Amino acid sequence: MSDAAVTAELRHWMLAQLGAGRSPDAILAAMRDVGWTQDQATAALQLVLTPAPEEEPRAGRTPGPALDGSPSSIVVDGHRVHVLAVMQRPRLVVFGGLLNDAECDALVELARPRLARSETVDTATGSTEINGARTSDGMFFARGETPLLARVEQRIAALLRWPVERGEGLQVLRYRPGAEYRPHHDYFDPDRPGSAAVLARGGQRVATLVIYLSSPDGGGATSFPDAGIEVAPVKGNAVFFAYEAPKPWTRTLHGATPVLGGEKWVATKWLRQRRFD
Ligand code: PD2
Ligand code: ZN
Repeated sequence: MSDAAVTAELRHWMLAQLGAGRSPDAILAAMRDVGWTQDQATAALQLVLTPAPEEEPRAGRTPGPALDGSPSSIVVDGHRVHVLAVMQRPRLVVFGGLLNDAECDALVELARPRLARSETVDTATGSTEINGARTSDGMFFARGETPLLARVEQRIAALLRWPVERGEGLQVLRYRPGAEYRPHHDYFDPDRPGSAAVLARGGQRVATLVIYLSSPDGGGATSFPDAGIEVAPVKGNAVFFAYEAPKPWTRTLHGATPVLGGEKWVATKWLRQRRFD
């Protein structure tokens, strides 16, 4: 299929559907309903999801582990991290044993007394707000706040080949039974007026690492509706995903499914384009 076969109107409709959290399968089904064949619809959707030249990856490298030769583990600072799964679009890697049990427990106990109901950045204004789509409690550590945090940050920087200074401080979230985080993108929408203030400090977010600090008794997966994958929360494991541009075609829409039993704790590290001070 050529680019010309996808009208601007169709492209706009597909991106709006993806942006609203509709899955590619649902979009293909809607197209079949109005007469497209499965093959035609799939080809058209693939064209729209392929970055246009002006949206190609930013100048400079993007963060990510060294995966040449498909290693089953990577040793960083003397610590062996397992590579459990790798996906191309989104660029996603599931790690095993990034933190040991004692490190997870210590982060939880450091965070616990500082938890508050989670807020999100309102990109209309640039300020933070309580958000019903996110029912967890959370807090932020400053970078290098304790020797443990400095060690964990150093391990992440070595694993993802991205300088510590280009990372936000770790955020810790606690989800109790019923708590969830509805699907969202972690990048800041550059078209929203409030984003300018957020982007001035360190530039755009380019990748996310969610580290599981506990294994809940049920639920609490990190789900990627556009990619059709769910990552189970297992203590010490982590899911990494990168976005080459702040666009839905990166297929990095993701959320946390409701916790069904026990508590889910995570530490999230967001990586920025530039130094984040
Ligand atoms: O806790 C998670 O699984 C999760 C899911 C989606 C965390 C985040 N987003 C985040 O911290 O941005
Ligand atoms: Zn997120």
